[in-house]
Amino acid sequence: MPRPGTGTNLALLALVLVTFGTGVLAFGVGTVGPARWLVVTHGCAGFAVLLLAPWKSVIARRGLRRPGISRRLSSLAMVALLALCIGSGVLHAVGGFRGYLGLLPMQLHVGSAVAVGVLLAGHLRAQRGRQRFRPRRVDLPRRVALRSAGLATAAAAGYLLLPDRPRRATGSHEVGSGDPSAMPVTQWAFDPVPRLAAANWRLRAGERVLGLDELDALPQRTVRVVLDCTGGWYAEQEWRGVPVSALLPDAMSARAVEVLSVTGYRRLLPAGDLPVLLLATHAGGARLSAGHGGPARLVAPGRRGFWWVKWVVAVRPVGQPWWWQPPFPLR
Ligand SMILES: Nc1nc2c(c(=O)[nH]1)N[C@H]1C(S)=C(S)[C@@H](COP(=O)(O)O)O[C@H]1N2
Ligand SMILES: [Mo]
Repeated sequence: MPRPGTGTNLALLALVLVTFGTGVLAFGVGTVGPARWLVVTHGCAGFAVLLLAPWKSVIARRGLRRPGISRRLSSLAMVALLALCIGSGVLHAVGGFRGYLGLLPMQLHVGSAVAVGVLLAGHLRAQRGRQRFRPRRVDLPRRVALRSAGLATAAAAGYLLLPDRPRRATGSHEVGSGDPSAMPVTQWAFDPVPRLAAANWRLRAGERVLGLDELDALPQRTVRVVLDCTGGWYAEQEWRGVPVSALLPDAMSARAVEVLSVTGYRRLLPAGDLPVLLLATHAGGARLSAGHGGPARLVAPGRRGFWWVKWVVAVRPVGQPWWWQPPFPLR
């Protein structure tokens, strides 16, 4: 016989891994089709974790009777952080894009998720060897299948019954479409907003160096594209500027394009994106404000906000592949 509770533990572990995986992937995906599946799976798996709480609490009570103060404290911390994580996820979905005590629900969500992950790794290491899972061949798979189906149904029902607001498939709320000044100014993490004097600003495009007036004199393109921040908001604007392909005519044979900000923030984009990349100087017909990346920022259609490098000072073709960089910015 397996220890009582083993099924619940394994189901919980699997579900938590699914929420981690879909959460990370959902941050990476900017296109609506795949994003929808990731976000729905993420939400349902999160609900399923919640539904297993009564069963897990029976197991945990047993564990809390064993000696070990630090083990107990870390278990309680994990419960608190998990509650914070699920709660902030729900708050993001139902509360719209707004901060609480200076923090966005999504910041709490990601922060608590990372902390849960760290504690969970320690918890699993401590539990290793305590539990042996020996399924009885005949009845267990059927029981597991039935219970899993029941859990999945209940979780999906809970997710669908959320008083959800209209959101983009990525989970983001609309803020300031058609009105760039109403759009949030967002940094990935630690970048300050630099104030660049247009007269002194220079762009290094491959071997060339251009001032803003020279950039303005090049043929312009206007596109209507959605900026979708992983912080939980999106806005559609009319962006105007110079196609990056016109700035780097030789880049099609490169593997990637590096876009560098004056702050040091940078992304490598696949050369295949070149036809759609825009170095924008205007949004909604007006010059980009300092907060939104003026004098020039990248517009990367179909990609999440963290690719849209602001305060660009250099674009250049590079030989390394675009994935040869941290999956998310480090600053
Ligand atoms: N240099 C730099 N560019 C950046 C960021 C940053 O932190 N530094 N944040 C990115 C993120 S996460 C988003 S969502 C968008 C936000 O653009 P906005 O402030 O114009 O709304 O800028 C992107 N460009
Ligand atoms: Mo963002």
